[in-house]
Amino acid sequence: MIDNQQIAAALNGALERGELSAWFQPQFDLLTGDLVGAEALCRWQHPRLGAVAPSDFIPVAEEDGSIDQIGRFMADEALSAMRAWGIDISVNVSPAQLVGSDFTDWLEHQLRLVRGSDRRLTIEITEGLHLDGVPAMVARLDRLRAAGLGIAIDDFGSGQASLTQLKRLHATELKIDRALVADDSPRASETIADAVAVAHGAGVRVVAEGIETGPQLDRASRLGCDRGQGYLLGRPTTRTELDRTISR
Ligand code: G
Ligand code: MN
Repeated sequence: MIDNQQIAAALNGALERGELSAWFQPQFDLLTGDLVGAEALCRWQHPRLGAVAPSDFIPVAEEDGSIDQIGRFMADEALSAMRAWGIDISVNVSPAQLVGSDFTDWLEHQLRLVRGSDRRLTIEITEGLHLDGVPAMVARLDRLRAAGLGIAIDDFGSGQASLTQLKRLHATELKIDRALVADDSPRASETIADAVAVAHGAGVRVVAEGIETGPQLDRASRLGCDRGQGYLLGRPTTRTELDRTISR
């Protein structure tokens, strides 16, 4: 086992050494079956530690501040894929990146360099942000929304994300957590159906993530989810690999 101190030490300079890369997982329209988007996912391959999971190193990066550099790198990769592929691209953004205005100012500038109709980027926000105390953050997100950015509430159903957040952040997308997608109880179906109703009532798109089986796909589709993502439909792959799929 490696501890956070070892991770922090190894993470120092990882970006400069080229150890981090963006992988992409496809998203499909559940009505047409078309590939309509992709989520950029951060991968870290360390020469000695091997592959380190984002769930292990992102919290460390948030703690030591390197999330600013890593987050900007990932957003840059996402913007580049968006321009190359002309499909919707999502990228995960840590609440820590939204505390100051540096990241949002930079992102707004990057978006405005692209023609309006080509601005197909969505940021996924996970944590139960304490938004009550941070109206400035909501104002910054609103500026980005006005510049064409989409905002997704990630991991809905995992306990953190809520439908209240959906409204507060003026979100455009709701992502159903894979734990809820995998839960085949009637109660879980009801939770998903309710979330879809609220989301659609607000004009918000619903994406079911972590779809691993046919029955999970069928149910997500039947309950009204707009898009699907998961190992059954497509694993995260390198940009080169997904590029081949898209241009086929
Ligand atoms: O928190 P977020 O939803 O952004 O996490 C995405 C993570 O889930 C990625 O690390 C990705 O590799 C992983 N993932 C994507 N699809 C599946 C799936 O179908 N099953 C499982 N177990 N994990 C998945
Ligand atoms: Mn995500």
